[in-house]
Amino acid sequence: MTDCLFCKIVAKEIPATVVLETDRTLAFRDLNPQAPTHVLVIPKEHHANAAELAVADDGLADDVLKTAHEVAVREGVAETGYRVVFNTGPEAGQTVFHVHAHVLGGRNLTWPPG
Ligand code: DGP
Repeated sequence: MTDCLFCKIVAKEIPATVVLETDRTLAFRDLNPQAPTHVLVIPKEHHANAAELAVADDGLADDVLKTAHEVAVREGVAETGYRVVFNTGPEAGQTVFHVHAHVLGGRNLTWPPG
């Protein structure tokens, strides 16, 4: 997609601090981290949100979750606990409409989220 921020990160047109890349996914640090570990995991292929990714039904959602877990392992938060969040839609706080999993960890995360 030409006018998508995260597609531009995939295309290396916009820089990002990449922590893990697979054939179909990319994980990079959030520009505005909310926890010591705050990494975004995206499919390289454009889907607007988690609902669209789910109905694509081609294993890509699995790949995103596997990459999220691998990021947690590499960041050293898999044992203590981490959160995977898909903000889906404007009322949930989604601001970038290329699906992304926030992987958050490294501090005590409160519940419910704001
Ligand atoms: P959301 O609000 O769930 O759509 O999350 C979007 C996240 O994307 C937000 O936490 C900030 C992050 N973000 C926005 N622009 C950039 C960027 O250019 N680079 C990086 N690394 N992160 C960005």
